Amino acid sequence: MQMEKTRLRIAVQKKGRLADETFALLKATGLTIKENKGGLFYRIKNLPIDLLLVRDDDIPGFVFDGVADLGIVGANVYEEYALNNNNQRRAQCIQELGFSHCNLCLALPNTEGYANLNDFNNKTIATSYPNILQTYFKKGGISASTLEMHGSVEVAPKLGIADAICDIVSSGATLEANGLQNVKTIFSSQALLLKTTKALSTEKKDTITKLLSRFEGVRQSKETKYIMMNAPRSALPALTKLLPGAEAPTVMHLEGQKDSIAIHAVCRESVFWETMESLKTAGASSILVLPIEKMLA
Ligand code: PRT
Ligand code: ZN
Repeated sequence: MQMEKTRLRIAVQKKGRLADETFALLKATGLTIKENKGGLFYRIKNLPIDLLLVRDDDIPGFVFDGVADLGIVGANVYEEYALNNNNQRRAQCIQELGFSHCNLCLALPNTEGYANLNDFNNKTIATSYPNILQTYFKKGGISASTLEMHGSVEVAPKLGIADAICDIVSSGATLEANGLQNVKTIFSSQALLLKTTKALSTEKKDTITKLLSRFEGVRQSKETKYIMMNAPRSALPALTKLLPGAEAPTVMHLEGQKDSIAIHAVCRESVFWETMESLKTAGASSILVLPIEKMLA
């Protein structure tokens, strides 16, 4: 198969829990996606990029083999694939994307007591992640069997086919609905950006550089806020100290008010109500906190 030399190919989940946020991130990055209903590819109109729409389980392998140059997938799927292949087929992880956070947890029926990890010795645990689980048990010196299941893992103890489960937990509602208790988080996951280790053309490398800088801009603009307030000039040193993660603020004079100033600053950390209250106590008034839509450092 002749791979396109200039258009970057990114493997993304076609449908599922990762898909919505993946598309939201790509759109926030300024990509204009031309959807092709039922097709394998979506073409990006304003950058030389094609999206390859697949099941998430195929993404680590496709990126490793160079079928896709980049891929977006959960760390749980990436790790399980790499361990299942004795770490011989590990694509490069180049960025944590900060969405699809979840945990891989060991859970027991509520009726069971739990003291420590040794309770899992000689037990059978149903999971879709046998390699992550066995690697974890090996480190802890635990000897247990795994029952590999794909889907509805949480029903295994009720069916009497496993003593416990090891599954992805997000809100905990699924465990609760099935009479299970979360006793141990063994792996924390979020969406990752993978890159192939195969050689890439200069055009593709340039597109990746541009994309990474835009991802970083999206990440920063999510966390960063623009804050504005009025204050007596004498309060400036105290207010500057209170501004979370701000560079030197812009100070402007207020027409007709000799001793008052307006302060504007970009805060690279969340601005909480507590911070605003402290600013007010230190003399600020008319405090406004605004979101930043785009940032390019
Ligand atoms: O069809 P395809 O193979 O592409 O998708 P899939 O069905 O294998 O995966 P999908 O779409 O369900 O999940 C994709 C990825 O989203 C996972 O690999 C995780 O990285 C991430 N993710 C985030 C989750 C969850 N949250 C999640 N809650 N994946 C699964 N769940 C399931 C979990 O398995 C359990 O059944 O949700 C249930 C638990 O949720 P709570 O909220 O009740 O605790
Ligand atoms: Zn899957």
